[in-house]
Amino acid sequence: MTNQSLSVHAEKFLALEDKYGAHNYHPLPVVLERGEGVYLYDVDGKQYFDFLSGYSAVNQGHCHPAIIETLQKQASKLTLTSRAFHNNLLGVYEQYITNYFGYDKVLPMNTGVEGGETAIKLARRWGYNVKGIPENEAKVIFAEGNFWGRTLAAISSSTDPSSYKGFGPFMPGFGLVPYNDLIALEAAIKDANVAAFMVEPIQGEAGVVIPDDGYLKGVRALCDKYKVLFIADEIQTGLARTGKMLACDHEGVRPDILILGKALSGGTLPISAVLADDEIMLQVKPGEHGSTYGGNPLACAVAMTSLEVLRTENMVENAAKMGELLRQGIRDLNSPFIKLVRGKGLLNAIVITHSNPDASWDLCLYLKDLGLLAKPTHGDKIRFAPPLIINEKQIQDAVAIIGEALKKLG
Ligand code: IF1
Repeated sequence: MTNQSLSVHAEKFLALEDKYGAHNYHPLPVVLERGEGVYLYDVDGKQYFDFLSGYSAVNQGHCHPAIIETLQKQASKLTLTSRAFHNNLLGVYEQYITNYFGYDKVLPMNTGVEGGETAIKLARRWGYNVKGIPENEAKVIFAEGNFWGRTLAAISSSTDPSSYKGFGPFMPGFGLVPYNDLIALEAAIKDANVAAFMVEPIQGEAGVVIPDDGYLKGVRALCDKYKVLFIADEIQTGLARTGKMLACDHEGVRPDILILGKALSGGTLPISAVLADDEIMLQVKPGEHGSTYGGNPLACAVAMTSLEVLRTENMVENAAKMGELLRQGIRDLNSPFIKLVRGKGLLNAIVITHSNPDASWDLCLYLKDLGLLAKPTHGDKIRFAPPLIINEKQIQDAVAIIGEALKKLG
């Protein structure tokens, strides 16, 4: 495929990826080389608003000065010891993050999907040791439309054929219920062998699907009633993205196991964390779980600064305010091609309606040409999730770009 809009210089990078890289992605034709705050710059120096934020890993903005300073300082001192030895940052970080979120303990991992795997292992172990589920009988329930990564376990719970098809056989002991359906959840978790229900407070990959008010409270109540662990996957929704520190905070519920990732490093390193209280976390004994890079001193230092700047720069409040402005601004465009604008804070999506089935891809190409980067998902949806440091003027400029791009669709 040739890309008319790309410079000869940029085309070279696409050709290299095409020839030497696996073809497991279909990116927008843009080659980026620099980022600063809400902006990205391509290899020809063109500036763009980043409305994807590395799938919400870059909540704090690209190359946040405080995060980069911590990264550079710690990188030149000590990066990795393995967990065979202690290091002088692990305990300090563990204290910091458990106080920050109000849990007894944390288990540090790297990618988000490892956080999910860890949460499920903890839940199974708790199921056997505490709930008394017979060995090898534990079940974990998920919501249809879930996305928590690409490992064999993660795709085993997926309802999206592009995730699981042709990769079987799959992990046993997983069950599914419709999202946002408490009656179905109750029917599923009545089963005494269910250890946990794992759910995203807002479904990201599914297209920013927000459950009814009261759903998360209902999940909490049902999990309490049937002694089932509530695992919240806040890898995408957490860390100020939705206008609260955690999306669960919108309903004031506390999950039994909280999974964080992505923005825990502000887009610099893969850092994930699983938080839980002692009754759950202490079921895992030395040698039973871990990771070479999990809890490395570089990650510990970077994660603390990444969490710190969310607070000191009021990113929760800004995400809430700017999200309102963004959604209102898009609604005020009154475009016949926007069926729906939805979201919380700065996790938003529009649903496109158009006679051309490629309209949302085309719209993203127009947006790119006009200086805004976003990516379509599931054909008709486009996610709008800029870094949380975006200001009012930048929201207005971005809305103007979106308006112009929509006109080109016509
Ligand atoms: C890709 C989407 C976002 C996640 C939740 C766990 C993970 C993710 C709620 C796993 C990862 C990603 C990965 C990325 C695309 C992406 C995504 F488009 F699929 F929906 F963010 F919106 N839980 N989400 O969203 O975290 O192991 O990747 O660190 O290219 O697969 P990971």
